[in-house]
Amino acid sequence: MSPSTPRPGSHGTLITVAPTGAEHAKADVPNLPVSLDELVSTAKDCERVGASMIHVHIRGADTRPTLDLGLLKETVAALRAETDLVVQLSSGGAVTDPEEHRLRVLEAGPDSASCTMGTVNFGDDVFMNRWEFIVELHKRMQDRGIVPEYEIFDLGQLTSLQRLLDQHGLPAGGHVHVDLVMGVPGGMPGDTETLAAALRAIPDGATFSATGIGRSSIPVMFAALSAGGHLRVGMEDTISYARGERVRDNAQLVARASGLARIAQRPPLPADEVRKLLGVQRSG
Ligand code: KMH
Ligand code: ZN
Repeated sequence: MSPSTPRPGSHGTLITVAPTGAEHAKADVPNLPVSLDELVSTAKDCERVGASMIHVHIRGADTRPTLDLGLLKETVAALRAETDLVVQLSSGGAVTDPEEHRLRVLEAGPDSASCTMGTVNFGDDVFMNRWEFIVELHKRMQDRGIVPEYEIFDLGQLTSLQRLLDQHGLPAGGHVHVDLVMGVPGGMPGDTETLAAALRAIPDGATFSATGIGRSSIPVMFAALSAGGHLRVGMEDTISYARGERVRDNAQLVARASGLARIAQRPPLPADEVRKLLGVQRSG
């Protein structure tokens, strides 16, 4: 795509909230939403201030990450009943989750699911995504009509995405959407130069969101907005709002992203427009 061609949907901004993640412990971050009630309440608050999609990791009664299928189904149903958000389940889970559990997430029937395009060092851990696993995830999502969000932690993963599409075809919904997850220790840095490099490797016609982990959150947000991209924010990715100031709640992060999107003359997109953009079938 030439730099002057507007990306689809770039008159507005898709804001995804990633409220929980699998990495922070509730004991360390007491305001992290971990129960279903906390998650739904956060989702409603975030929707009110401009989010149109939610990227969901769930926790068990012990507050630790789980991929329990019953709880995933209950979570999808509750979010659909209480919000109009596009519901995206994480198939990444925690670094310790086995592949068969990560594939089983799709059986909860979300609108969308993440699909990470390669293995990456992840802090002191390794986030494992073998090629065969990626292909299986992509095919099962095609079969089930679940729209993937291709999570990109490093630039070479965009080459793998092109290979996946060339060998196995377009995803469910027919549209390619990627999320650049920048600033993970072990992955690509979260800065403008790297975002510009990533854009050169994004498949033609694709849309992208970006999120910067920790202190790269704000530079990545500005860089993505200036490049016609969309935004992901949330406590999965950052628990600090400003230097020395902890995040109050997810809605605080979404409200800031919405404000910046409005200043950029690309206001938050409503969920029905996001469904059309991404090819999500379920009507709001
Ligand atoms: N929790 C990380 C190991 C995803 O949700 O798909 C993986 C992750 C990516 O958060
Ligand atoms: Zn995630």
